[in-house]
Amino acid sequence: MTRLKTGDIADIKDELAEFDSRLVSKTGCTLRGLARRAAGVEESTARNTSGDVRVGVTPISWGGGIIGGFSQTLKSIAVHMGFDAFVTRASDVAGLAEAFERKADVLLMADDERFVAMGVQSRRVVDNGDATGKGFAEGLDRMAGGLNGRSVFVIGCGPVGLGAVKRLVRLGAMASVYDIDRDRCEDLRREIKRSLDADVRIEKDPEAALLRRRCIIDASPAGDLIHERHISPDVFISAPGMPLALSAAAREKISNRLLHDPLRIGTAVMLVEAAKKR
Ligand code: 2YC
Repeated sequence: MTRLKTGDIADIKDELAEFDSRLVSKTGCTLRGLARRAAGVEESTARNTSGDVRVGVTPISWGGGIIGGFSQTLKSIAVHMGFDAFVTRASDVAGLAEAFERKADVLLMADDERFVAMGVQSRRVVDNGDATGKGFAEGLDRMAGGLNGRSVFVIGCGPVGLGAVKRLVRLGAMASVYDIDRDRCEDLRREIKRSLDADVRIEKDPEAALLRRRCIIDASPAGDLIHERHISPDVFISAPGMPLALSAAAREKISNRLLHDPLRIGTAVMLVEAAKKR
């Protein structure tokens, strides 16, 4: 799991409106709309007054320690989504107790191993990896004009890649996957067979796959993996992976057909899922 740095998220809370307008131009959805689609929550049934759902964010100091601005950024995303949200004054156990005392319906917190949203009434635990994968698969579907019946190449078979493939299968896409650790590809393929009775193709040669596939999800921390030669006019890339896997020339060439974000989309899907009543 890549640990974010303050610099990765510093501008998020002040630019959510601009992010929304860029997201609408790429996907036709706002952050809230995309998160609701990814979480399978219909606009009509969604608790449009999500303002009646209170989100308590608690900073966690153990492990690598508190990331400057992280909790405040999570709160700003929740407020932007229409939730009532606060950051607890205390951190860790005292902060969790404070969130309960202040009647939070959803608890939001992260240490170095897990980033979760927990629904207090529903007892639902939503993991950032799964939610991020779903959100970026949904974003690719919207950007590329629908993935039903199309092939999608997913790089990275960790929790984000698995979440993405689960959503791709539900969207009717055929997923092919690659990971430097072959065992993780096999694990993902077994899990998709078990949970969705669907097949996944394992790519042996990522370079050939990048040249062949037109819809790509980069869910790896690999960094400089995708280059100018991989970007043809009909290529769409959805990239939750940190750092962004595209070279500067690739970023230049793909222009608006790239979806990348270090925190907003995953957090938005987590909140919608954790806020579900049942
Ligand atoms: O400020 C705090 O409460 C810290 N304990 C937060 C640590 C987050 C560590 N995880 C990450 O940086 C990211 C997640 C946002 C998603 C994957 N890694």
